[in-house]
Amino acid sequence: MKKELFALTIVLLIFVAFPASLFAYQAWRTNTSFGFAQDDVRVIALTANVPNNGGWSPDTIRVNLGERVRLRISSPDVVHGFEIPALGIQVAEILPGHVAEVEFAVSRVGKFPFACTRWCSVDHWRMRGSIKVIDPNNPNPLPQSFAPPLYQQLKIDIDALHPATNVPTQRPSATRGTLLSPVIADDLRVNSPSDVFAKLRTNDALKTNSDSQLWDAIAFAWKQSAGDDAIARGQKLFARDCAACHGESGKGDGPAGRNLPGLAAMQSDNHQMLEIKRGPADFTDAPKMLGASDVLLQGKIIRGGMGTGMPEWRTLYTDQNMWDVISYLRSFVFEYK
Ligand code: HEC
Ligand SMILES: [Cu+2]
Repeated sequence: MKKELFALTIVLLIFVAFPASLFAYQAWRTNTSFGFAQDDVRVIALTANVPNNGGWSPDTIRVNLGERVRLRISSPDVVHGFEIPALGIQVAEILPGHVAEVEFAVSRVGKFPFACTRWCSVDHWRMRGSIKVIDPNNPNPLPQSFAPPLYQQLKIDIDALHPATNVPTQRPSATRGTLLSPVIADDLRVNSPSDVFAKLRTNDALKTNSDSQLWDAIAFAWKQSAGDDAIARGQKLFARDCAACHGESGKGDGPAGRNLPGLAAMQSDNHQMLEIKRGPADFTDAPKMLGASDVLLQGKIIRGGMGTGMPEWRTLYTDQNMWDVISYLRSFVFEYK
């Protein structure tokens, strides 16, 4: 009888207590609810669902500074993409039924937004989350301070309507503009093309040039200051992030923009909300686009169009992404190839 009890104890030790202690050790070592250590890599399972089915799960990921992280991303529904722009991490495709893996080390404290990069559903752009990197030795660092965006520094009211005061009669062409290259001293970034035109028109040295020639010169100045590479990068971003609403050809006719509330402007004299137009902005609308400076457009893209359905991109876009996409937006009015 005693022998049997002894044998049973041994069996219990081998099959229950030993594995249990190993498991407890693992759990203690990684101190996390959803990960376990493997060659000092923290493995995190991330599920991608279309936004009205929950979006990213989890949508907030916490990791420690210096840790290696392996994300195992799976999608139960459709094809998604994944990007953490600030960390330069990308997974082009997460196919349904497959697990896509990406591994990286985090060497910076902060909160880094991530997003889906495929138009997985009408609400795709809502599919965002963030990864929080914490330094365990300094868990509450002072909040980072950011310079306010240019439109705030320059006190530009981005909600005011901004019609151009001058509009060309034919599409301005950067190619034709090379024939005439007046020095365009104005910073095209801060001034709208229409303001730049007005200044050129009062320049005595350009008296003999036609309006069309001046517009062509402005188109040329835009192409020169933006650069072909930036315009090409902007085109890719536009196709990925904006075309579903604003339309491939910029006309504001993308499928995901159909049921958006669109623009309502505050009428300043009686403070009434005035419905101007429904749906996403039409970038081929010359009076509207030529009346907007780059800084104004940047303000809209950074902040989003409060209540119109235009998402904010400040948290996802780097400065370069921002200027690249704005450069490309100009091509809907300026001919350049
Ligand atoms: C979910 C749909 C949607 C997506 C995606 C979207 N937009 Fe918009 N956008 C809108 C709506 C709606 C408006 C408001 C209509 C307006 O301002 O005339 C708008 C307005 C704008 C405006 C303001 C135009 C003006 O002159 O006032 C800019 C600039 C703009 N979007 C750029 C972008 C860029 C760049 C992207 C991609 C990075 C983008 N949008 C993605 C829906 C969208
Ligand atoms: Cu998506």
